[in-house]
Formats: sequence, structure tokens, C-alpha cells
Amino acid sequence: MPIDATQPYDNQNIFAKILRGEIPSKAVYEDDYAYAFHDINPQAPTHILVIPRGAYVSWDDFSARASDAEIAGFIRAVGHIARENGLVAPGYRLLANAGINAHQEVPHLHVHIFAGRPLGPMLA
Ligand code: IU
Repeated sequence: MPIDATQPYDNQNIFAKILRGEIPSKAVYEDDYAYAFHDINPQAPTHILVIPRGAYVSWDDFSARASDAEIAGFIRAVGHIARENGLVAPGYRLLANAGINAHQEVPHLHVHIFAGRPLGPMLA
């Protein structure tokens, strides 16, 4: 079910539990600002989710409330993951769903990284 991205942050959401290590995940990368893991239901040969360590529901919540260091650290982590996994030359796609119309399902900001096959034209 898509979530209302204007809701307050819920500490019991599944990605919060993954961040706390209460639920297992296949880690790809971690640092002070970001944690990345393989999506449980991959839509491409490479499908990585990158989440900030801080408690943010969506991109707009993150961009409004996170510190400059958190924002820079998170964006640098996404780029680092793309480079370290050899995604830059063949190409990759970033996606962040926010709210009901975008069908955001988990109320903790996540950026999808899709790669490993031709992804076709941008979908609206
Ligand atoms: P969305 O942008 O909120 O729609 O994407 C949620 C993603 O989280 C989706 O691709 C799920 O497969 C993925 N996911 C996961 O990797 N592990 C989980 O336990 C759950 C969802 I729930």
C-alpha cells in the first residue's frame, strides 16, 4: 500500500528496523550517513536501495530537515556506490518515490539504483 509521505516518521517502519539490525538485509555499502542493501524484490539485475541513517520519511522531508552534512554525505554515498559497483559506464537509473501517487511503500527515504540491463526510456 502506498503511504502518505506527510505522516510523522514511524520508528517501527521496516527500513528503520533494517538500520537497527533488527531485520537482516544484504549490505552493499555503509558509512556515517547512508546504508545500502539489495532490494528484496529486484526489478533489474542490480537493484540497490540507499537510505539515510537519519529518520526521514521522503525526499522532501529529508531536504527540509536534514543537515547539509547529512545531505552531502547521502548524495556522495549514492555516487560512490555507483562507481564502486561499476555502474557508471554501462549506466544506471536513480529513483525516489514520494507519497501516494508515486506509490512509495516504505516510509523511510530510499533511493533505488537500477542497473545491469538496458532500462528503456524514462517512465512517467
Ligand atoms: P517504494 O519506492 O517505496 O515503492 O519501494 C520499496 C522497495 O522496498 C521495493 O522495491 C521493495 O521490494 C523493497 N523492500 C525491501 O527491499 N525489503 C523489504 O523488506 C520491503 C520492501 I517491505
